[in-house]
Amino acid sequence: MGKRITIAIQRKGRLFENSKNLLIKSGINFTTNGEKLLARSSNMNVDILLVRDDDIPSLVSKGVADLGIVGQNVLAEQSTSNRKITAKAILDLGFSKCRLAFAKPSNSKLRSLKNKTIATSYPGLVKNYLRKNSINAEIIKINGSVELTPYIGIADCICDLISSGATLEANNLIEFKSLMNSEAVLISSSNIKNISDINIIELVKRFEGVINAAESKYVMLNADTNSIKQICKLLPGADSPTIIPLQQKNKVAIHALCSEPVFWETMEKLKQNGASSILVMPVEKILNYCLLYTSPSP
Ligand code: PRT
Ligand code: ZN
Repeated sequence: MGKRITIAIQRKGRLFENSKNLLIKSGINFTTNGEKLLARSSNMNVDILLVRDDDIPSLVSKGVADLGIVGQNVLAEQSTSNRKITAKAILDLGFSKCRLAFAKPSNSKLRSLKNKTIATSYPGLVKNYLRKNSINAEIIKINGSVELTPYIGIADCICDLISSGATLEANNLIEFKSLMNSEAVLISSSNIKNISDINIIELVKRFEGVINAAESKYVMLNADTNSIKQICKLLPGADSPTIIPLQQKNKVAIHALCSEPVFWETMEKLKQNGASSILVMPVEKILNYCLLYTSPSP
């Protein structure tokens, strides 16, 4: 039995549900009642630390946790202001997508950030942005309800996370510049190439398999032999489809693992090109992907 692996995830909030599902789909069984700080997996050598998302980069940087799941926004902000935050993102997880962007009241005449006051929970990232663009402006750090600050007269504009845009709309704000896109990432204290613990590597591969499977679909359809080429071209991200002859003459079944989303539009195009009985099925796990990881350095 190898050393126990510790993974830090958010205890409650926007990242919790997806983080928990990723671990469970990767074969780590555990239960949590929302109160416990530590959950021990019942079937693997894994402990799960349940904490505030803001604590995750530092727990991983210090080696208290081997891996963590956090938004790129939090990792990037903390890395700008604290040299002890050395954790690295090793895998994009595809959930909790949002962007950090500047927004102003819809009736504001603001044309540039020059000499303006910006309210934000991300002072480090905003400061870097201003410095890079040689803009002189004042930053006010606010921890919550940033969107109200222009109305109580303490800021000209804000820089905050946006996903659907509903919060901006409800507060009569409009976005005018995006600073960074963010999604949840898996973090580790070192680059993936420098991880030497084989059990951690195997676990990262499993996570990658689950993430890739989530986007992948298995497509099965029937077609005329003379439309095979056309149809294979339309299958998004399909590597090498399987072509199986059907009992009916000049008819084949085409099976393909598509690594990109299969939209209704794609299915309609397939139909227009002679495909019939089109089935699109979810894929649960994929083991052969491993785009990220090749082998550890000696
Ligand atoms: O208690 P703890 O410290 O753990 O949680 P938290 O309150 O700091 O974070 P939480 O759970 O709110 O968010 C965790 C992570 O989710 C963030 O760090 C982001 O990486 C990600 N995420 C994705 C978001 C959003 N989308 C998001 N929309 N985090 C916050 N928001 C907020 C935003 O600040 C604004 O108030 O939602 C509002 C805007 O949403 P829309 O949909 O109206 O545009
Ligand atoms: Zn937080």
